[in-house]
Amino acid sequence: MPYTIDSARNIFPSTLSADAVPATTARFAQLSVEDQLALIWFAYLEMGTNITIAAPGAANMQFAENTLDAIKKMTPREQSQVMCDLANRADTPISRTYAIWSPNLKLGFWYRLGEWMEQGLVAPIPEGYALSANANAVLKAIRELEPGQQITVLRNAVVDMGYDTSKLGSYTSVAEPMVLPTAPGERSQVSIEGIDNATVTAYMDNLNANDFDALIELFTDDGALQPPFRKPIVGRDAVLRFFREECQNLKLIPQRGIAEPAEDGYTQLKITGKCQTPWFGADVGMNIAWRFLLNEDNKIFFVAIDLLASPKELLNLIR
Ligand code: 45D
Repeated sequence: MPYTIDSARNIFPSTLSADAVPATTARFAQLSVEDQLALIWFAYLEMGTNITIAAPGAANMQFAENTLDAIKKMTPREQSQVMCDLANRADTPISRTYAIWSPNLKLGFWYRLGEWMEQGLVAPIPEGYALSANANAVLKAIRELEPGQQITVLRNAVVDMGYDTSKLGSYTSVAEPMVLPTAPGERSQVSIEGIDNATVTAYMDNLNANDFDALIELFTDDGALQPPFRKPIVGRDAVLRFFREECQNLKLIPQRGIAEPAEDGYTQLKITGKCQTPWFGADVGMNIAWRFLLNEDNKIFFVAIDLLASPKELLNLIR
């Protein structure tokens, strides 16, 4: 029986992903918006004592500048209202603008607001704001996560804000400008213990070089990519758009893997290793598994990226 995307999702079923992330995100979403904003502010401040977050470049933020300027000019009351509207997913012009931004634009927007809140230019979370008992419990749960899981919960909180795009009809998303691929002579090359597969190493090297045009050539026309905690993105056009909008300047550090024959001449491979985001660089290495299903021509029919439950999972290469 030939593979479908659905059946492909089940390769290497013993892979343990970080279920604590969606569980914590769901608990967070149940809180009042005031609690949500205060909690994320406290979590963000605490995280900042251990790890450094990189400021987004001005050029990357150009499509959010007008909105940021408008907020800066508002009264403190209006500023707090904007933040509550975003967290509430209310139908307002700013919530609609925000909704179609790429994750990095949303994160950069909040990064700027956070700076302005600290500088007193934007209404801060009231000093001495007392979290509800539930919110305190969620904050405690976040504290106990490993750093890669903590930043994923924060990212989820930011990505989920704004008006619901499923109510928008058709729209074009807005992302930061594209960077050029790394020049051929300056590219790094991964080496993966136990893996000698040209497609997999080219996947890692092209993604690390921001060479998305070469990267997408590795996929079948109907190929799919499943990011952590998301449904598969199916088809070359959609996957390429995802790469351009959400995958610039990532650093993939695969460490080891296993390859084995699957049905119909397909090959399944599981690779584990680290992934760094441009926001935190080497300060946060997320523990990642890539589960590839390649067809008989060594093209990618499916790849799932999982955020792993614990560092121990890096050694789990069994089926
Ligand atoms: O509400 O192979 C304030 C793929 C106040 C591609 C605030 C991948 C109140 C293929 C504090 C200001 C991408 C899938 C808010 C691999 C308030 C592939 C602000 C994996 C919100 C490997 C808060 C990539 C702020 C991965 C500014 C796993 C918070 C990437 C900022 C993961 C939080 C990236 C930030 C992650 C979080 C990035 C910057 C998890 C960034 C997280």
